[in-house]
Amino acid sequence: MNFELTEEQIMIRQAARDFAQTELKPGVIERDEHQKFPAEQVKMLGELGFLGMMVSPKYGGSGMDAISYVLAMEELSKIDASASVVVSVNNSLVCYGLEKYGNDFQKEKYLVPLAKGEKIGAFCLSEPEAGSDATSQKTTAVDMGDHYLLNGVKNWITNGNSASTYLVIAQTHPEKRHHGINALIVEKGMEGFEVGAKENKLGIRGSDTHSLMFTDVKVPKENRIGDDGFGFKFAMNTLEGGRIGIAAQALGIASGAYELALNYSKERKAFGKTIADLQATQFKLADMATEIEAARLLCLKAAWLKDQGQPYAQASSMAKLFASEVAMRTTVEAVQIHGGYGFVKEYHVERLMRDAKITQIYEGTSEIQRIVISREVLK
Ligand code: COS
Repeated sequence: MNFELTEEQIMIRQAARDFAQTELKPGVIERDEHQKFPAEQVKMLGELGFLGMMVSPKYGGSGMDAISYVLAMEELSKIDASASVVVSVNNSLVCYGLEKYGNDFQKEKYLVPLAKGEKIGAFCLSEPEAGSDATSQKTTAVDMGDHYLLNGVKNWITNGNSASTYLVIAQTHPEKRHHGINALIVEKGMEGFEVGAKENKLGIRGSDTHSLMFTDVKVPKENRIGDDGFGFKFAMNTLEGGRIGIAAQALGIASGAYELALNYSKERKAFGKTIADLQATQFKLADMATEIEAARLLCLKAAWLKDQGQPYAQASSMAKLFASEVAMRTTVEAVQIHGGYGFVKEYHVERLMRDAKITQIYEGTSEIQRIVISREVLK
C-alpha cells in the first residue's frame, strides 16, 4: 500500500487549487446570490483540460487518472460547488459514458468537443416521477425505423440550459421494463426540444438546473448508445463513476468549510483568548478533521479501484454516502464556530452549508447508496 501521490497528481491538485483561488473565489458570493452560471470560469476550466480529465488524448481529453480527478474536484469544490458540479457531470456522466460505450462516430462527433470543453454535456435520467426509482421511465423513445420519436419530461437536469449535448434515458419497449430502455444523444436545437424554467434552489445556485421537454423530437438511430435496450445498464454504470465525482465534491465542500473554521478559530477572540484555545472548539475541529480524512480516503480508494480496472460500485457508493454526510455535519459545525458571522454571506460557510445538502440527494440519495451498499454486502 502506498499513500504517496505522484508528481503529476500533486501538480494537478495545485493547479486546481490555484484556479479555485484566483478564478472561482472572486464573484462566488454574487453568482450564488443571483443564480449566475459561472460561464467564463467553466470555459477556462475547459481550456485547462478539467472538463475531459479522464478522456484519452486521442479524443481530446487530458488522459489523467481518477485519483487526479478526485484531487481536482476536492480543490474546486472547496470554493465553488456550482462550478465543480459542471466538472463532475461533464467528466463522469457524459464523457465517461460516451468514451466507454459510444461508437467511433459518436466519439468523434460528440465526445471530442465535450472533452475539450468546447461544449458542455448533460445527463438526463430523472423525471418528475422517477428520481430514485430510475427503472420507471415515462419518457418514451418510439422506434420509427431510422429514428426514435422522443416524448417526455426530464427534471432537475444539471447544465440544463448551458449544455449542447444531452444523454437522454427513455423507454422504447415498456413491456420489457428496464431491459427496454435506451440512452440517446440529443442535441440542443433539435426540433421539439425545449428547455424549461431554471430551478430556484437552496444551494449550488450558480449551477443551472432545468427541466427539459421533448415533444416528437426525431433522434437519429445512430445516436443510440449501445445495443437496443442497453440504456438502463448504461445509466447505472455511468452513475457508479458519477458518484466518485459527487463524493469528491462533498469532500471539498467539507474541507473548504473546515479550513475556513480552522482559520477563523485562530483569529476570533472570546473570554480573553482565541476560540481555538477553547476545548469546545478544539473538539469540533478534531471531529471535522478526522471525518474529512476518512471521507478523503474513501474517495481515493474508489478512484484507485476504478483506475485499476476493478469493480468500484460499492466503493463509490460508500464514498458518496459518507462524504456527503460529512459535508453536511462539517458545514453545520463550521457555521457554528463562526457564530453570528457564519450566518452572513461574506464568510462563505453558510453557502457551503446550503451547497452540502444536494450531495445527499443527487446522483443517488443517501438512501439509494445504502441500497447499493447493502445489496453488495449481502451478496
Ligand atoms: N451496474 C450495472 N447494472 C446495474 C447496476 C449497476 N451498478 N445496478 C443495477 N443494475 C441492473 C440490475 O442488474 C438489473 O438488471 P437485470 O434485471 O438484467 O439483472 C437492473 O439494473 C435493474 O436493477 P434492480 O432490479 O436492482 O432495480 P431496482 O429498481 O430494484 O433498483 C436502483 C435499482 C435502486 C439501484 C437504481 O434504480 C438506482 O440506482 N436508482 C437511483 C438512480 C439515481 O441515482 N438517480 C439520481 C438521478 S441521476 S442525477
